[in-house]
Amino acid sequence: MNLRKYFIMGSQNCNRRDPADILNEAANAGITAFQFREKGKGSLSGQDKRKLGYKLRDICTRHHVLFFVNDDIELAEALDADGVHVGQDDMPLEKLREIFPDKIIGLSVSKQNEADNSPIQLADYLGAGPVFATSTKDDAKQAVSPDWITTLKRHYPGMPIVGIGGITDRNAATVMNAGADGVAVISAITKADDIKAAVENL
Ligand code: TZP
Ligand code: MG
Repeated sequence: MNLRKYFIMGSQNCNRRDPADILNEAANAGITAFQFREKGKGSLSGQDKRKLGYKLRDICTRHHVLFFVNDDIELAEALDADGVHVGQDDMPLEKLREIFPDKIIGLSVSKQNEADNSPIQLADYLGAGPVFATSTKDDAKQAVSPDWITTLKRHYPGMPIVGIGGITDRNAATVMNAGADGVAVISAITKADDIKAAVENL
């Protein structure tokens, strides 16, 4: 499971560019994982969401990029996703693991009490953040700094951890040096003038 360069995106992040074009460029440039996160202001739903999901899933299959779906259990099933990513307010991990014994399950944890109250051992990796301030997610929690990754890694030594939130090619190294197994980014790729360079610089 290679989560080193983990790209997250939905059409709402693409500023009128075709999401499939952006994902294609990112996949060609070497992302290792992708999460379809169609969520928030301007996002698609229903059939439109599903159609885009199929397209993006197919790009990942062709490029051997791990494909995750954010939160949407039915869609993850329909697209035969490699995994699902859930937050603290989504379906409980116990239930999710029952539904998907073989899929990769990612869980967001942004502070200690969330970690304490989660059945961490049922997850396959943790998303830790927001590491830095981000304007991509309206309801993002308080930035936690790379120290949070170091703390999580100390508590759960074998658990892969991906940093998320405000990560760019300029600060990604500090996230990795704090103990992360990968960096998850939205705007560092969707807003890049040169996606190939952005992915390579990460
Ligand atoms: N979860 C925590 S921060 C965040 C999500 C989905 C947004 C990350 O976006 P960016 O543009 O990489 O800061
Ligand atoms: Mg969620």
